[in-house]
Amino acid sequence: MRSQFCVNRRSIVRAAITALLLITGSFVSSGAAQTPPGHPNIVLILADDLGYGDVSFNGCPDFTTPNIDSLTNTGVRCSNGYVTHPFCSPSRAGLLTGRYQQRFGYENQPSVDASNPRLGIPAQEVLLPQILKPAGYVCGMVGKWHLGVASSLNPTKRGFDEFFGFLGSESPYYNAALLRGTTRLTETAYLTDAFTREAVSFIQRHATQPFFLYLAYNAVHKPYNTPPKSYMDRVANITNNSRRVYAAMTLALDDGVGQVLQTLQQQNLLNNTLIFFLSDNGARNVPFARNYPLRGYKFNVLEGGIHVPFVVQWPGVLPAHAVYDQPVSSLDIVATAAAATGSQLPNDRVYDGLNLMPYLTGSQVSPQRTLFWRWFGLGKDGPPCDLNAPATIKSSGGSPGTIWAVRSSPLKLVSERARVGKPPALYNLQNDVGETQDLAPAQPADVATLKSLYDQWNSQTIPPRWVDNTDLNIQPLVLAGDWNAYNKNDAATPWRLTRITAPGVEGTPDGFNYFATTIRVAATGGNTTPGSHSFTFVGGNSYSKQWTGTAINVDSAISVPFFSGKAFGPPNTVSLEDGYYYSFRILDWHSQVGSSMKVAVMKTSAPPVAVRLSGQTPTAPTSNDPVVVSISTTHPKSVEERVYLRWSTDMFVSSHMIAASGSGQNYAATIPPQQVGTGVQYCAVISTVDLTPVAASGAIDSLTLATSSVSHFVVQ
Ligand SMILES: [Ca+2]
Repeated sequence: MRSQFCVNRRSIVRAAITALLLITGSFVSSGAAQTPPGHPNIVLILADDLGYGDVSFNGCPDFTTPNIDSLTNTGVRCSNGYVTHPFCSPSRAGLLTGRYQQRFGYENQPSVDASNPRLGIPAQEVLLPQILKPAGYVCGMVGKWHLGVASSLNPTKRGFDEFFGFLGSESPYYNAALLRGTTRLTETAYLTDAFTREAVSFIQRHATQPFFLYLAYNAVHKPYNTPPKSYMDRVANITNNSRRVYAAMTLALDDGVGQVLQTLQQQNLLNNTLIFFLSDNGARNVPFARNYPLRGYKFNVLEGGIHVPFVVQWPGVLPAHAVYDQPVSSLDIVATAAAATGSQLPNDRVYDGLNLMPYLTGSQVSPQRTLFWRWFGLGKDGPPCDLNAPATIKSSGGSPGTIWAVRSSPLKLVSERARVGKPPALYNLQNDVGETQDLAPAQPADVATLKSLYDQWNSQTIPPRWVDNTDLNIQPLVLAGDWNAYNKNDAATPWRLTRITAPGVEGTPDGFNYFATTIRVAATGGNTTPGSHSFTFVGGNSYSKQWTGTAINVDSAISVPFFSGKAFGPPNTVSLEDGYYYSFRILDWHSQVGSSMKVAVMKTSAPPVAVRLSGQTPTAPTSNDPVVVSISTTHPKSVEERVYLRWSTDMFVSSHMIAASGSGQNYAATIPPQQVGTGVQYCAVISTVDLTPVAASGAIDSLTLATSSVSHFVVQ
């Protein structure tokens, strides 16, 4: 394999020399007579969780990445290359749309729920292959998708003509369960090699037409399955086995890049191909991965989470052996690819990236750029978060808080995980890329300027449309009680609670998932009879997963403790009245097993309504305007149900609950005038409880019987 490197590398150096000769004249589509001029191929190679310091061009000390390095020899190394998010899925949403993913609520990993097509990039967003197709491009994706698992979210439904890979967040490297298009298969080769094989095949099969290849390796994401011996042997110098496995995984990735380059060379396409290489986020906080000299890791907005290896190559157009030090973003790839291919970006939306070509070629002076990051969290007043999360992620008693950053070259203002709730830090990255010296106390004016830029950007975004908080271990979650002979396996309606994954009309504005069911009580013909009942919540058909031992009061929320045993524990009790409907609502988050559950039971004299927003007046409010929001229900509500307008200026961390007035199916409520530049989020909420004095997200969510989707405006 080493000899292949050398051959490969020599050939690439030859290509670079050719490119250098060409760059002095006008651009000639050298040797690419098959493809029309002005239609370069686009190859976007994405690594997964590859640390900034784990490529040799960034100083990796104990193994080399000659093929990835070769891109820097033949192209432009972007020393300040960023992605838009410190972890996989939202980073990819920004990458493929060219828009900050917070504009469309994509801020968390989507739950695995194939029945919910809303857990992915919204249908109205346009992906890069959809932009390139009108110019005659054939578009192929190989590798890890991680942009939703519902059938309507498959890559072949989002612009790619071909797809080979997997849909979720990770895959074993051996015997991987993959899809070709929508057809399932089991891959027998080592997964990284298989993705390389498919990428090579795609290039070979489409060499005579313009193509876009999105090659999204899952390397070097976990699981850390030991790579084939041929890779392990090449890093035998590394004594720490975890590091050696990680290094061998990186070699497989690097070899893959080499084979892609070699194939382009063999097809005489190298000079007519614009190649991007980057990682989707920084390395994890593990001792065998390396972000040095950056501080911080994946899941944080310090440089180590978002500042990645980033190279752009286009021999003959871009200079070779060049280093571009101004900030660039993964958002720029859509804009650059569109410009390079003569494709039109839709003009009905904001694009956040730049066409990098004039700057990378040096034909224009680099602009002053401001880049933004945010991973939103409701904070201590939000619903409980993953109880197994590291202390650095969770906050006591509630949800994680928001982390964010803004970089306006060379200054960066950052509220990273360790600073949630504290003043942000200011760093000068030009001389302190390791973010070691906080300049905020000494430079308050810079802090204020950057914070103002961030606030302005923040107002244009919407709250996350979901949070990744489903505890799959507790499914099915059932009500085993005197009403069904305490059958812990009874998954029939209404005893099985339905999992509701946001964002749906039944979800919450802040994206929390629910388990829900409604029981009809009647002396005859109901699901159960009036009177006192005893029951337990049972998860996973197992006595080891129960929540029980509590007297449940109707129309309030209560924590029900966890119980693990070999038989039913002491039951919950609830008193039910004749002729009513009782809706059980349970906030759903990671790791409920072992901890208590927040349960609310709400009573209505008719089946609960669903609710939606039906209008906003005026549509473009100024600072003088109260905003009237119209709300409609699916059917006339019961006397017990209350209709609220829930509005917020902080993404529902705190909310104003206004009782809506109206009757039948039509209601309205008014948001008072707000200052210019204020972003306002709102939705309609149904509860049987007086929520007008309640502001905290966690409390409102627990007592939400139904909600609309969220709407948003910025005061002009
Ligand atoms: Ca990743």
